[in-house]
Amino acid sequence: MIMKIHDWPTGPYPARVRIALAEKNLQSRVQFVTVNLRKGEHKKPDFLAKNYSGTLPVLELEDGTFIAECTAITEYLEALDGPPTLTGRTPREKGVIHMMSKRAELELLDPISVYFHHATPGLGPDVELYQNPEWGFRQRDKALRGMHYFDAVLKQQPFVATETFSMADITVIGGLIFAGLVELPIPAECEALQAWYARMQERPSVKNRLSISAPAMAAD
Ligand SMILES: N[C@@H](CCC(=O)N[C@@H](CS)C(=O)NCC(=O)O)C(=O)O
Repeated sequence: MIMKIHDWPTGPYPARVRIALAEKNLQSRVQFVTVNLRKGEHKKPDFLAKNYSGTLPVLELEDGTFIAECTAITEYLEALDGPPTLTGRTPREKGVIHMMSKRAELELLDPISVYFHHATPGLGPDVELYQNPEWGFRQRDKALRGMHYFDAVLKQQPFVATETFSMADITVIGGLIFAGLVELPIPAECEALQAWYARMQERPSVKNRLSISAPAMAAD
């Protein structure tokens, strides 16, 4: 069964799904369709019909179902087959992983996204129709506080949620990929976060995320 993933290869949110796919070894079961964010293709009616929120990535199943939101897509991939490796095996693991992944969105990844769209040129004037730089800079500061929070967590344990790699690690990785794109470095004092990120970047799923599948097809 071949699924499609509508994405923008270098995007931080699409990276979350690319990493999950590689961790689950499902790369050969998807084709990528590139949606050009800089041209605003994700805000056009054709794409909004697939995802009302106008964001990437979106998973398209063979029966025509569209699943948006990285967490939902990861849950789908996890349930597809093979043992659960990303979203937890026990009720406790599932609860903690979900909480920490959501926390990584709320405190790190999403604030950096708001900073990017509001306080930098973002996707360019044709796409960024409303910008509020003050809100953007506040969100940048929130993300920096989030980095300190995850640094404190990683001083205590090897991974973000549990004793093993999980979806929560992937979400923090997405946040730090975005931080790199907007040139928001991890503060020097956040040594545990830096060391963890260096380890994460050595994982094949993270290192090879841009070349995990057949070349992107033209959008259809
Ligand atoms: N909550 C969504 C956020 C997805 C998201 O913001 N994706 C970025 C791509 S890196 C996007 O589509 N940005 C375009 C925009 O917001 O205009 C998810 O988890 O999938």
